[in-house]
Amino acid sequence: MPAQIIDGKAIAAEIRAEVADRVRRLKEERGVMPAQAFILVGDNPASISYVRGKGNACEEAGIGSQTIHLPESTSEAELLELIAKLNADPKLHGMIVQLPLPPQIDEQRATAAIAPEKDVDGLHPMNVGRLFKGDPYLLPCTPAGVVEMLIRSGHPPDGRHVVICGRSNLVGRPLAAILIQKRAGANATVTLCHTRTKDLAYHSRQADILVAAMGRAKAITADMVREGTVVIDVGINRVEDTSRKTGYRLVGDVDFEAVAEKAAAITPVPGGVGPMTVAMLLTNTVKAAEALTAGEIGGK
Ligand code: L34
Repeated sequence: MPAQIIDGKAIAAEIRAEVADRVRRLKEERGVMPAQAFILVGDNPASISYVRGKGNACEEAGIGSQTIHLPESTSEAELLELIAKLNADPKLHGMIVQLPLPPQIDEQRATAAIAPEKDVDGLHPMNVGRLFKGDPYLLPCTPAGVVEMLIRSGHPPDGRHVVICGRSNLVGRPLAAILIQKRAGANATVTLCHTRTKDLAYHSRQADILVAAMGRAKAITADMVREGTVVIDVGINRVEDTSRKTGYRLVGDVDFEAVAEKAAAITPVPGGVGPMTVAMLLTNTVKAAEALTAGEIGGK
C-alpha cells in the first residue's frame, strides 16, 4: 500500500485558524493586539524566506509583527541591547532571533537574553529547563510541530518507539524531551541518534516513528526503514536544480520516493514540518500574549 502523505500545510492551516480565533477573543475581551518581533541578522536567503513566511502567517492570524533586519557585521553587544529594548516594550508579547547567527555572536547568550515569558521560540534556558523537568511552558516550534502533526494525522506517539536522528538544540534534543513527557500525546519511548551513533540503520529500523533531523539531504535511505514505519522528515536542504527559475529545489533528509514505498505514512518537503513550525510559533505567541495580559479587562 502506498504511504499516507501527511499534509503539513493542511494541518498547519487548521492550527492557524484556531489561533486566529484566540486572537479575536483577546482583542474583544481585553483589547489586546498580540504582537511580536523577528530579529534577523545578516542575509542568509533561507532565513529571510522563513521570516517572511512567519510575518505573513502573523498577519493572516491578526497578530502584529515587525522584522528588525540587522547587518551581518552586528556585534553581540548590539544584538543584546536590541533584545533588552524589546524585552522592556509592554506592547510586545514575543520575539525570536532567527538562527543561524554570524560567528561573532554566541547563540546561547543571545537566546538567554530574551525574557523567558516572551521567548516564543522556547529556546531560553528557563523554558528548556522547564521542559526537561516535566513542567513545560513555551515549547520550541519545530519539535512541537512534529508532535502536533503526529497527533492530528492519527499517529499519536503514546507508547510508540520514536527514533530521532539528530541532536540539535533546535530539533532533536527538545523533541526527545517533549516525547517523554508524562501526558497523552507524548508518553513515547525515545532513542536519540547522532553523528557518533554506531550503526544508525540498526536503530532506525527499530522505529515505529522515525524522525530525520540531521540536516543532510537524503541521509535516510529505504534500507534504513522498516515496512510500516511513520516517517517525519524535518530536513530542509537546498539542492541545485537548473531546471527551476530559482536555481534550486528543496529536499528533506529522507529519500522520499524510495522510503514512501515502505513507510505507512511520510511527510513531504516542502509542505511537511516547515509549515508546522510557523503554525506553532503563532500558537506560542498567542499563548504568551494571553499570559502577559491576563490582568487586563476591557482593554485600553
Ligand atoms: N530561532 N531559528 C529560530 N527559530 C526557528 O524556528 C528556526 N527555524 C529553523 C531555522 N532557524 C530557526 C525555522 O523557522 C527552520 N525554520 C523553518 C521555518 C519555516 C519553514 C522552514 C524552516 C517553511 O516554511 N518551509 C516551507 C518552505 C519554505 C520555502 O519555500 O523556503 C516548507 O513547506 O517546508
